[in-house]
Amino acid sequence: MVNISINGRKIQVPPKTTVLDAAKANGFYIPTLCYHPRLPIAGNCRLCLVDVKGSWKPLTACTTEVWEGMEIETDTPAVRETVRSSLAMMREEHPNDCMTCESNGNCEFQDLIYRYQIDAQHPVRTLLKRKFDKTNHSITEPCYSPFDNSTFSIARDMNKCVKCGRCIRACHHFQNINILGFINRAGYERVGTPMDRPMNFTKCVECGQCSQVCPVGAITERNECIEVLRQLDSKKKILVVSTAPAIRTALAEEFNAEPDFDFTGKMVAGLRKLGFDYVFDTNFSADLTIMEEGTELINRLNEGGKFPMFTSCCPGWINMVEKSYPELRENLSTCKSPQQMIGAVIKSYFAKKINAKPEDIIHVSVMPCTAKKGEAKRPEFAKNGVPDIDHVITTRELMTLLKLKKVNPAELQNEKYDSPLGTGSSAGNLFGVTGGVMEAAVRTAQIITGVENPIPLGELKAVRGLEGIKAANVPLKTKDGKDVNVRAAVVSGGANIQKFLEKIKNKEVEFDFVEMMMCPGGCINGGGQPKSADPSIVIKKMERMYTMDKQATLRLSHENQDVQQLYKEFLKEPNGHLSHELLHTHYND
Ligand code: HC0
Ligand code: SF4
Repeated sequence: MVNISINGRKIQVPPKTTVLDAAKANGFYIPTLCYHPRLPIAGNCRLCLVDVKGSWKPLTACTTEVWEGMEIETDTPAVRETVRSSLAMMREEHPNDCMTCESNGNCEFQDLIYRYQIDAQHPVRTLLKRKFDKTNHSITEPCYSPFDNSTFSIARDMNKCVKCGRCIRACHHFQNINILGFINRAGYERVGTPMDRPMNFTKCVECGQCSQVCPVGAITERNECIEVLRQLDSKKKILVVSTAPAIRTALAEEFNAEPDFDFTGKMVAGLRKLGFDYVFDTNFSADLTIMEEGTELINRLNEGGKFPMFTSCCPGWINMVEKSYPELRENLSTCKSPQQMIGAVIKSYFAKKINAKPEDIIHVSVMPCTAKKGEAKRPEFAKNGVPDIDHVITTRELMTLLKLKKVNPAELQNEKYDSPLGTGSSAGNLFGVTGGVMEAAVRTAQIITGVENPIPLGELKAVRGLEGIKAANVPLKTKDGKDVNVRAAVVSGGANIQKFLEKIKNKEVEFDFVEMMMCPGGCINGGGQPKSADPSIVIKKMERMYTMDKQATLRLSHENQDVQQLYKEFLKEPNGHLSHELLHTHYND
């Protein structure tokens, strides 16, 4: 251990600890902006300054490691004044539109300005005037303005950017897609895309990892919660909501539920209190996906087809294939994602059941993901001009709605999902964590194909955990009873996906069935999840998922009675004619 002192208090920390980590671990406050615990250190905001005895200038706490006998002061007049003047310069460039900003109340810059009481000294300088209004989607006009809403998923307002560079590091470090970087020089330097093009003209996959780490409201999801609020308040239509697997775990963390407490019932109650008429579960359609995708895999094994077969439920991954790996399109499963499957079923089967026209229903999908917004807007996911999903809101937007309508789900009694699209197995719930789609698929495929000793539930350990690339051998049977060994892989995070595909291309590895998720760790760590400075939050959410599976009584997708009823009453059989029409899709050039 290394002996140091901070503000006169003697403490011991492990060697190589940074001053920032030492201070944080011992309850001392040091301001930060460019620092994010999940990202590599940059040291460019110059806010985390400390005085160190013997040093002629303040040092940045995030980049400086402790040494024996180090004497650190975090709050000298010199440090405080330097931090204040840096903040004042940033404040001068920052718009004064906090009241309508997506990040109002959840903005690290706002907190700093308040904490250091930085008044506006000068009129605010914005970089450039906005060219479009915020809800106007324009892809034709070249956008050389710092405001970019060219995709359906992400909104960028670089007037609000504080140049911390976290988004640049997220896009590079997690995804290795490198859409964002510092452009221009000197006083005009700002974060932009290659050639300053709108994001839909780049290879951005709309994953939202950049928005997840943005400390202000410069990069956010494209806001749909105001439109949803309008629908909830006017009650002119039948309001249906469906919730992704990873939402309940995220809310459980947000509302500090005990690690083994299943928050689903409180979430459902909260959504009803918001004003939704029907609350359905995307876990239901995750189970439906297993029926369709499992059948597709078994058909490819029996009758031949492109291998490896890739899962198709992650829209960031689909964007990546279409933009960067078009040669892999035929390897993708033709299944729509669970979001789109439940959308199609709500506007057909369910609409019929309640004697409603599809256009009478407003279906809101709650997702931990920004790219799901773009997925829902694809023209192939609308029938006669009526979209299967009207709005996708992220977990963050759901939190805003709950706040605006003063609903605290933690205080409500548990309620159940509506029937018949409200039953989901814990296998379907596992979709929300990396490896979960594979685990759910293996459970059902082994039983359906008649494998003698299927892997016991929860024991397919090789696909569990947050490792970026995982592999397992899975015994299955062909239709003529022959044993086959399916080589399965699970990959999450864009950087890992690229590494993995390189190995496949070079024939260093061979696989039959691969689960791909664009966000590291899967949807529990989606780009639309609440921002958190706690790097252990993803582990906590993953463990919640596994606990929910262990505690569940329905753990197999094919045993879901709502899914069985849907086939009996409507679809008839997996991969049948109607399934193909409603539940399968194609990919774009
Ligand atoms: Fe996911 Fe999904 S699991 S992509 O991560 O497959 O966003 O949670 O809803 O559609 O079910 C996200 C999460 C979903 C879909 C499901 C899949
Ligand atoms: Fe990069 Fe994802 Fe942000 Fe696009 S949405 S810029 S791919 S991090």
